[in-house]
Amino acid sequence: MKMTFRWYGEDSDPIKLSQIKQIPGMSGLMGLLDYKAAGEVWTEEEVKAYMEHVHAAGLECEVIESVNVHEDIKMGLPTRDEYIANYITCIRNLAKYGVKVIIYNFMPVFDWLRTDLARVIDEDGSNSLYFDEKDLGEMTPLELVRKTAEDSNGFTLPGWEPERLAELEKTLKQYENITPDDLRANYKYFLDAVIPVCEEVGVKMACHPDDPAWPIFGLPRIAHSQEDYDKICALHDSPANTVCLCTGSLGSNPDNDIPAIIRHFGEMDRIGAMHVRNVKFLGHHHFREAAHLSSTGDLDMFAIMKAIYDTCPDTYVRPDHGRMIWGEVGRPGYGLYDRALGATYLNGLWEAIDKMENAK
Ligand code: CS2
Ligand code: MN
Repeated sequence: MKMTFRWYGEDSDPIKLSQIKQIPGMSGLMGLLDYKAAGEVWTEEEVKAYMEHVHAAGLECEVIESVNVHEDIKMGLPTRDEYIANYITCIRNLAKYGVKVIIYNFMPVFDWLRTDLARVIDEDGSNSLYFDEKDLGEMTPLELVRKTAEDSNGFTLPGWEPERLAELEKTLKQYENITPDDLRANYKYFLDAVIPVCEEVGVKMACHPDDPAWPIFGLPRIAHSQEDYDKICALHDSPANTVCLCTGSLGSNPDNDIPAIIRHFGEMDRIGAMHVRNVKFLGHHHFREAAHLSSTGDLDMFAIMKAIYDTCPDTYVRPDHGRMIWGEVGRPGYGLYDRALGATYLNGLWEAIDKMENAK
């Protein structure tokens, strides 16, 4: 397991690389060029400069999160070929500088969705991301986008980049006639083009789940259960076509047995990366994010780490979102303190599992 940390770059992350380097056991980043819009080429010069900067801080960057997939590819428009060609150039340029895994998602329009970005947790006064479908019922997609932008402490949130949402209404309309099967067919077209390149250059594509793990605003969503991922793996059967198994995203639906899903895809060698975090269920389609510790949420983090240990021990792991604690102001979900605590806790579980296994 390689413990990693998501970082948004010198210009848009208040967290310093020197701080990340001081988190015990941190090998490197899940990094990105955050100024790139979906569909743009990441040039070799840009990737080289980025990697040199990260390496100078004593950190690795073998995982990129994310190279976003242009909406035209998801919708299967004629312009998709040009964007796929750009995507392939990104893959080749990243591979040259040591990237092994590219995380992305195939969610129409929105990436993750929440109805509150800073819900106060009564027990201790910290706050975290929160979702209640009842609140969503009263909001139009546009209102939710506005609210999310207003609540984000001035940061552009991943998946909520203004350029991506500029033509929101038009894009939503275009999806009205796209069924989940159509979306899967467009997805296959994309994978058939990029996966052979990944095989050639030694990169894995890792698909992040829908978050939350059910359809929203009537949009087709095809990555929120084990069955969905079985279909995705079958779209292009290759060890380079993998899952970014996000425990909190899939785990927002209590029907998803997370340790069992990790074992299933781990045994198939189809886990490219792990996002590990906890959720607290509050009702039907109603949850908030919790601290990583098992006892503070509803996921069994020991069982999760044990499933990783048993079936994909060499994968990349990052503490996904954390709460905002100790008065930290930052990008919702992406503070330094709670994610550092999460990494330390997950490393502790790993050490205990490893020592127990080796003592057998
Ligand atoms: C992330 C996702 O912050 C988050 O919720 O886990 O935004 C993730 O980076 C993307 O879906 C991957 O493309
Ligand atoms: Mn995630």
